[in-house]
Amino acid sequence: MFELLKEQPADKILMLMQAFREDPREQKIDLGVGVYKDAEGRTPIMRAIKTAEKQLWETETTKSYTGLAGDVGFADAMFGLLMGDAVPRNCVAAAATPGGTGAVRQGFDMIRMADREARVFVSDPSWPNHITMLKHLEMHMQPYRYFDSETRAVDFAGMMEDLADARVGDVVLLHGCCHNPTGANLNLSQWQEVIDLLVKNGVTPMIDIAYQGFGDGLDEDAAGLRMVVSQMPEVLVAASCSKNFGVYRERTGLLMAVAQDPVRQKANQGMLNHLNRQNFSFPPDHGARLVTMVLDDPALRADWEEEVREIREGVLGLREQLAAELQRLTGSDRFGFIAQHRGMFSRLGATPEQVEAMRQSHGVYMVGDSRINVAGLNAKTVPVLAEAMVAAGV
Ligand code: PLP
Ligand code: TYF
Repeated sequence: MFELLKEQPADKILMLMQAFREDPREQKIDLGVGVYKDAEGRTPIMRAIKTAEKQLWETETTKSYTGLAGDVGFADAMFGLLMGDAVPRNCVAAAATPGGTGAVRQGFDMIRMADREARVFVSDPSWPNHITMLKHLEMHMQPYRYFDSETRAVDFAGMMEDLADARVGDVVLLHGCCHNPTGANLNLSQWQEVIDLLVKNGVTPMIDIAYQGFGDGLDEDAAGLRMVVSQMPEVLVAASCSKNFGVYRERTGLLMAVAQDPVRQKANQGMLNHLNRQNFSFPPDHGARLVTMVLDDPALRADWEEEVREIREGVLGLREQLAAELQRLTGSDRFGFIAQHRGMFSRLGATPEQVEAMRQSHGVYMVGDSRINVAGLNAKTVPVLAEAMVAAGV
C-alpha cells in the first residue's frame, strides 16, 4: 500500500538547516531556523532549567504516567504566566501537549470537532505549519492580509478589512507576540480594535504564543492575549515553552480553552483530555515539570526571568546594530523597521533571487521569504549581513 502515498513537500526551514550544515565555507551565517543562539552560536540550556533538572534527578521517584492532560501544576503555572489575573482560573481548561506545535494541532482538532465547516483565518504570511496542519486536517483556511511589504509593518487596514468577513463559527488565528515570520506586531490599540470586531461578529479567536518574553517583556508580550481573554467569551490559546525556556527537544507546550463559566470549563477539559488520548495518550512530562519547577520556585524564577531579559536585550541590541549599520551604508532610514520589529524574526522584504545572491556571495542563510533569525547574528556578523544586503540590492 505504500505506493499509494504521495510524496509530501519537505519543510523549507528544516531543509535550509541541512543546506547550511553542508556548506563547507567557514564564514557562513545561519539565520534560518527559529532557535535562539548566543554570541558564540550556541543554544544553551538555560541556567534555571539546568538547576531544576539537577533537583529533579535527585527528587523524582517515579516516571509512571501522569494524567491525560499532563500535570495540573504545569497548567496552573502556565496559566499564571500567560493570563495573569485576566480571567478566573476555573473558566480555563488546559492540557499539556508535545510542544506548541502539538497545542496548535490539538486546537485545530478541537475546532474541527465543534464544526467541520469552520473557517480558520490565518495571517498572510504565517508560520508555515499553521497552513500545512489545516490542510492536513482538511479544514477551511482563509488568509488575511497582515504585512505591508512597503513599510514592513502590519497592514492593519487590510487586516481589518479581511477579518470583517469572519462570522459566527469562524476562528481567527492570531500570533500572541513576536509574529513569525515577519516580526511586525499589533500595538495595544490595534488589539482592541480586533477584539471589538470579533466580539461584534461573534468570531472565536485562537492565539498562538511561542515567544513570550522575547519581545518587550513577559507581561508586555502577554498584554494582547490578556485583553482578549478578559473581553471575549471563548478563546483558544496554544503556548510553546520551547524558546522562552529553551527546552526545544523536550516538546513542551499547552493548549488552553477559555470559557465563560466552570460548567463549560469542565466540558472543555473533557474534550482536551479526549483529544490527547486519541493522538498520543499522555503528553511528554519532563520539560513541563522543569518549567513548573522554575515558575514555582522564587529563586529559579528570578534567575529565569533575568536570563530571558538578557536574551531579549541581546536580540534588541542586534536589531539596533543592524539598522544602524544599514543606515550608515545606504544613507537612508528605510531599514529602521528592523529595530521596530520584535522577537527573533524580521522579514527583510528581499526577493528570492536576492536571498539566493546573499547565500552565494556572503554565505548568509535565511528563509526564502527573507525571514532572518536575528539571534543567529552577533556583533561581528551584523556588518557582513548588512554588506550582503546592500550588495544584493535589497
Ligand atoms: N507557533 C509558532 C508561531 C512558532 O514559531 C513555533 C515554533 O517554534 C511554534 C508554534 C511551535 O514550537 P514548538 O512545537 O517547538 O514548541
Ligand atoms: O519557524 C521556526 O523556525 C520555528 C522552528 O517544522 C520550527 O518555529 C521550524 C519548522 C518546524 C517546526 C519548528
